[in-house]
Amino acid sequence: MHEALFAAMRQSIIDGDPETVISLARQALALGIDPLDAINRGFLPGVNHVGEQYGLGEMFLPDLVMGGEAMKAAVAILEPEMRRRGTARESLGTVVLGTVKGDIHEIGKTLVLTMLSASGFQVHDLGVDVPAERFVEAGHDLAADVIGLSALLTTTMPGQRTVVEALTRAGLRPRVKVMVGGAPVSHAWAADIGADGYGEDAAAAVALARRLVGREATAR
Ligand code: B12
Repeated sequence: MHEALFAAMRQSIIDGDPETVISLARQALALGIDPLDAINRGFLPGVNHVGEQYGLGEMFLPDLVMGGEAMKAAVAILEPEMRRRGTARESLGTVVLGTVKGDIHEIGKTLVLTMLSASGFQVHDLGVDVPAERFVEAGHDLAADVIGLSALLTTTMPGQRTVVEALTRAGLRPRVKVMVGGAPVSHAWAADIGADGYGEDAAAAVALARRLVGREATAR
């Protein structure tokens, strides 16, 4: 079902066409499609295609920028419905989230933020290009339960290790848990840098955060 719509979504990102993206996102909502499905089955394959083609030298930086902007437009339309569908009422805990220093990729982090908020976490967004000291400060001042670190570049992944080390030096570990994510990140990397877990997407980030605060979802 809805395969033609998902295919059009994919193409609208490849074309870097925010107007079509917005109209397709609104159509999905009008049809009652789960906004996360629209992202994962519609728009995200387009972003991945642009990323792959860029990696192969078949697309260029402007394509990457336009694809990124188009994806942001999709998330902006779908986000309110994602939040609305969140059912949790009581707070599950406090999460501080940011993209590490040197890295300005924000789309995945924003999705993780939206899903965590919708699931009942209080989430504080530190934004992108965040130095380790800011994570330490916020972790301390906000009494964070979990700090989430996003990195999309192989060159900025070591920034996640820097944050884990800075939190340890500040005496916040192991009380404050650390979860990591981003396209180049893996379970093995998380273990290597001493993080408490890795989440491959926004849904996995929620499951992981719940586990880290000892509030696993129970079967309904
Ligand atoms: C869009 C994009 C951009 C946009 C970003 C726009 C924005 N406002 O965010 C712009 C144009 C700015 C950009 C710039 C660059 N980019 Co870029 N970009 C991408 C692209 C195509 C998509 C990223 C994206 O948004 N994906 C969609 C989201 C939803 O997925 P995601 O980020 O992976 O997030 C999900 C999971 O990873 C996870 N997750 C993410 N964060 C977290 C955090 C936690 C705690 C958890 C648990 C989970 C989690 O959940 C998310 C939701 O499912 C990727 C290719 C790709 N497929 O990843 C290249 C890519 C990441 N970029 C790349 C490069 C090289 C660059 C530049 C260096 C290009 C240049 N020469 O300037 C610059 C770097 C700028 C900088 N200093 O950061 C390379 C990286 C290569 C590498 N191995 O390091 C990639 C892989 C493209 C490629 N194939 O070469 N980019």
